Amino acid sequence: MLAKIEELLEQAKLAIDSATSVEVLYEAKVKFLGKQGSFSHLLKEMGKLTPDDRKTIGKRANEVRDILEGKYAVRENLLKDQELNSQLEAQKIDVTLPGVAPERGVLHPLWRVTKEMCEIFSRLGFSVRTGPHIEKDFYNFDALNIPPDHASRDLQDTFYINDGVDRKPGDFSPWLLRTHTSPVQIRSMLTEKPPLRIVSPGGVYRSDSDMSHAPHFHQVEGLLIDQDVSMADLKGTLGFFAREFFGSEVEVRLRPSYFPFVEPGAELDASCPFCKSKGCGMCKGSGWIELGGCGMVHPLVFKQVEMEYPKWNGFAFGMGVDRMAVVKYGVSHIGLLTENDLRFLGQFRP
Ligand code: FA5
Repeated sequence: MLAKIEELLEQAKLAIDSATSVEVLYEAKVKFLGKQGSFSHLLKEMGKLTPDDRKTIGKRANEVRDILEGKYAVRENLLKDQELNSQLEAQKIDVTLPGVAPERGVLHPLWRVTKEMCEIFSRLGFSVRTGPHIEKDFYNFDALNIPPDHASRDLQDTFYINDGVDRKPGDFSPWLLRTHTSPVQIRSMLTEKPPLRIVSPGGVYRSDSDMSHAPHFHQVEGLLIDQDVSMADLKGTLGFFAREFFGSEVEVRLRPSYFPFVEPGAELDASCPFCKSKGCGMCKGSGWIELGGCGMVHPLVFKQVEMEYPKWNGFAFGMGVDRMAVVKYGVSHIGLLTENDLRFLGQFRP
């Protein structure tokens, strides 16, 4: 039996030493030292031995098991180290390779224009106010001297919002998507004390769509309330703005116009940069592109907000940001600004 034990020891040593992976090594352990393994089978036969033989052989059997378990542990550590090293070798990072440069984003042209417009006006002492896009009929129309039956409501048809209230036929929800930034004039006049100098940028909505009209576009509103303000102040302010924004190559003009909330009212136009004022599709043959409306705040607006007039008076203006961007960057179709095509937007790197 002793000879069998020595033979098993040699076989097991060989199996352990020649195992090339942790799995194969484990199989060898099970085969020789496991509950059903060769060594356990051999020990079961010890019962047949004389007490003296059992003592000697049992002692050797224990020694052999200790030897094999020790050898197994050493080999297992070695194989695990080797496997880890080869995994690390496979994942090795070459720190000398050039890095992957993250793509730099750019400001959206509409946001760039909005920021630039507000910055120019801030140099003249205007500060920024914002208002809600979902607006009440009162601020968007009524308070601006546009009663429900006023014809100018047709020019600013918008998207009305159902507030779920049951109404008589012909009565509508007072909620709508604002058609201009002018409601912020009313909100500011109602909540702030004069003198006032504010600009208000933001999105507006109309049922409008062609080469130079978008259903969702952006405006920058301006309002100045003070004492003894004149049309000359308005013209000087917008002239300063236009020169700062476009530079000297684009001309501007003020053209008499009508808005119910100003009197007198005017339209601010810029000369068309596409055709150099000769007339093209973009400017509809006129040589001029309309940028916005302006005028002296109407006495009826002062009445609506209960601000003392003519102690206080002032001017207001509202410019289309999208049109400004079209003129500034020579964009052929206003819709390109909101299509989110990265090939187009990527061209606006500073
Ligand atoms: C107004 O919206 C007035 N609230 C402006 C105003 C403010 C007048 C204060 C007087 C005092 P108007 O509808 O003209 O006015 O729009 C102003 C500008 O917005 C236009 O000149 C144009 O540049 C731009 N705009 C108007 N409709 C669209 C549209 N559908 N798509 C893109 N830009 C537009």
